[in-house]
Amino acid sequence: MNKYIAPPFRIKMIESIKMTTLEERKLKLKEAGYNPFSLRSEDVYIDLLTDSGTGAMSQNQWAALMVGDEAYAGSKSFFKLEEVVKKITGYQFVIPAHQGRGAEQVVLPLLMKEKGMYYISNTHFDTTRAHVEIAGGRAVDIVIDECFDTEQNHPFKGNFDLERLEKFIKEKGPSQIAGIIMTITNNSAGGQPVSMENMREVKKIADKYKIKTLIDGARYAENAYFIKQREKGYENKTISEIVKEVLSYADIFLMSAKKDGLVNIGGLIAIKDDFDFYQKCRTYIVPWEGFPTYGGLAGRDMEALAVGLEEALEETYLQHRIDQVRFLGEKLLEAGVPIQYPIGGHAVFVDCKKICPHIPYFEFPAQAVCNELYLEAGVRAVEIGSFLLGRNPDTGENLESPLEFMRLTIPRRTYTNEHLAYVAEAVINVYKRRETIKGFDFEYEPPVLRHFTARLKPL
Ligand code: PM9
Repeated sequence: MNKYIAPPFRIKMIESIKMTTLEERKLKLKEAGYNPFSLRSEDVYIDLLTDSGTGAMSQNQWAALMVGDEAYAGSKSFFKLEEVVKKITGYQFVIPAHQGRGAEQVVLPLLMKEKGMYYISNTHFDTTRAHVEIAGGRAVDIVIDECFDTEQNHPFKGNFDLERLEKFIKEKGPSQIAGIIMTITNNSAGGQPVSMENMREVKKIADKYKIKTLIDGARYAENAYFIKQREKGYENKTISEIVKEVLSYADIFLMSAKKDGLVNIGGLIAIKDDFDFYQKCRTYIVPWEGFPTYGGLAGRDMEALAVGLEEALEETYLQHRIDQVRFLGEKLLEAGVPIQYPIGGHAVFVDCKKICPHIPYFEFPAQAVCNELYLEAGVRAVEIGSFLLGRNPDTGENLESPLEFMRLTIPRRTYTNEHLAYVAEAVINVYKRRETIKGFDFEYEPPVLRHFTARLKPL
């Protein structure tokens, strides 16, 4: 068997990318307030900011766009999407949203009976945390300790710490818990999977205390692939069978379809069987996202999503996807660059706490490495660390993230391994001059989700 599978597709159309000079990049980064989110994509050579909506669609998806039905209400494209989602999830009710955070904005406040209630997740993604906090709730992460030791090998570093989960519920009282959110894969912890056994146990605990479980399924197909690869008893199951079992452990499925939906825009809310809750979501989707049969999407978007959801469950697609991320990760490991190990599903997470121990968390070591990588080679990565984590909503203090990551996020079906070899070389060059890298301070700090729009100044 080859070490890495070749792409299970041929490239039919290309988009040119352009290299800039170091002098140009220095200027662009300064103009962007030392925040790669504010760079223009045309000034980026290889864009590893996110795998969200940045992938390539298949010829079948492009063809599906043409049959989109743009009716305001009751579009046939909605019913096609609904049928596919019901088939994949086994759930009864489906509402589209324009993207993941649109789904979060509708669902998360509706499960909170009063302000101050808690959501518990293995790790909340930043928009999920923001929606909990905007609704007056508190977001608590209860992930296993192994996840914080980037060198420790564990097949499911995204897992909940079950003991601490139950202890927290007992301490606060079950009536104070709005819901338990299983984020699969666990993005902020390094694209790390959650095991079937762990989700089964979470569901048992939730049932014992009558708490709703939600799946944040942005990368649920990648998670299913890891279960097939790593969990005993699942090696001969299909990805679809694994997904069905995973979804049986939740009441609500929220999805940013810009990831494992293989589309450039889209999101989903699916509800297992709670009709009353579905009615509430149908009511509130209207002012936030749009009529319940389009939820902020055009008919053509729903058509592309219906096709993409099925393509993302194909095993060879997933094998190539995960292999490609591993290709980049292994190149870095060979050169001694510290990364979250095992390598995750959608990205390689470079451990910048280890690379820049001389930069304190409040000067954002991983952001500093991201900026250096852009200067080195025109590669855009993203910080997942203290810059992203923000401040304690009660005290206003800068929170210290246990991990300071530079995430090299691989868009789906977009770059070749040659691109990734180039990225690896650039990261290794930055690593070699790591002692010279300096931290940053705020020039402008927005009150929510600060990492998206903040401006920084070098120290
Ligand atoms: N994730 C990501 O790059 C896009 C925003 S940051 C550039 O990882 C999870 C697990 C996500 C996620 C987005 C969302 C929100 C929810 N859950 O971006 O609103 O990783 O579609 O989804 C990004 P939307």
